[in-house]
Amino acid sequence: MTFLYHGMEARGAVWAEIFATRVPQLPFRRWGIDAVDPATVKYLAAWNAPADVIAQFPNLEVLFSVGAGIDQLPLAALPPQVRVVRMVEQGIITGMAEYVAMACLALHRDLPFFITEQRAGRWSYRHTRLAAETRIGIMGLGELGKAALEMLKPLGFALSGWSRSAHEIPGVECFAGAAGFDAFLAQANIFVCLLPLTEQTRGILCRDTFAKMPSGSAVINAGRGGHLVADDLIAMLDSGHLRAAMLDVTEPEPLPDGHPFYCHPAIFLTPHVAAETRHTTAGGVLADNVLRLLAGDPLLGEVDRTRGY
Ligand code: NDP
Ligand code: OXD
Repeated sequence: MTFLYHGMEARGAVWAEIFATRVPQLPFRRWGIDAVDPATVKYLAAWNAPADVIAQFPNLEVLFSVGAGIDQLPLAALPPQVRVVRMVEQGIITGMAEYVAMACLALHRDLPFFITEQRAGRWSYRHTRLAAETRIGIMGLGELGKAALEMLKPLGFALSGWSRSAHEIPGVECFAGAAGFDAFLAQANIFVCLLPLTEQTRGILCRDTFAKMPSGSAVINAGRGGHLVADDLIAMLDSGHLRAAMLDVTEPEPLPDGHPFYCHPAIFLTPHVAAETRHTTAGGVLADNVLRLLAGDPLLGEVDRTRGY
């Protein structure tokens, strides 16, 4: 029985040490570095895996994502009995909360406008609003959505959230499901997408959704590029209905040269850096999860394969 890791070499070195101390009973091997008999691989940790992963490792039981998302994995090619586990770790959670706070403050205080004016050599005064006058709507109230809300609370923003099932979060107006979507969209000014990419959420940031947001709204997408319909975003920005968009994720990544997002004046890009799996904290979480697995206990972050997240 072997645990195989595929990915960044520096992370593999840290995780090999953590596993040697915390899970010494399970051999930890690094893909492309250590010799491994494929038939012994029961557990694989990777950001992505080839579509023929099962042909390569016929006895695979659990596929661990090294990231919080799992849509990049070849889920359709995995037999239903293979368990899929996402990464729930404090480095990703805090990183995302920081990114959302940064993006919300920048859009709330009109940083894009002031940067444009500076570049054009203009000293343009514009009145600003206080945080309590801006409502932020978070799409997705999971690990990351909730952490982002907690980071935003002390800044004084009015806060809303939307999720599949109903949630109650102090200080946050919560909406749920298709029935609550329009009301959620109608009452915020800055929207942050922190949804997982599933069949239900692909393309959710589209013309219809944008049209239901108040005029002058801004959008932040730190979920997945597949949530956004690129042409719809550009049309809604060009019409003036949307004011600005800050995108950490795109489809594809990286964007090809010459893609219109690169130089659109109202689009601000970061290259999928909102949150990053931290070697040490994530290695500890993974080792704990493997210990749970070996003990037959429920796993942290196990994906419901029928639900898709
Ligand atoms: P979770 O699984 O913890 O939370 C997902 C949330 O989305 C839940 O609140 C869930 O609702 C809600 N949701 C799912 N489907 C729907 C739907 N159809 N309609 C309404 N709400 C829905 O995920 P995380 O918070 O850990 O991560 C979210 C995503 O962030 C990841 O899947 C990944 O794509 C992205 N990500 C991006 C990173 C970056 O650097 N840009 C880094 C890390 C993650 P409910 O609570 O009812 O189940
Ligand atoms: C992700 C991650 O899922 O970086 O995007 O964790």
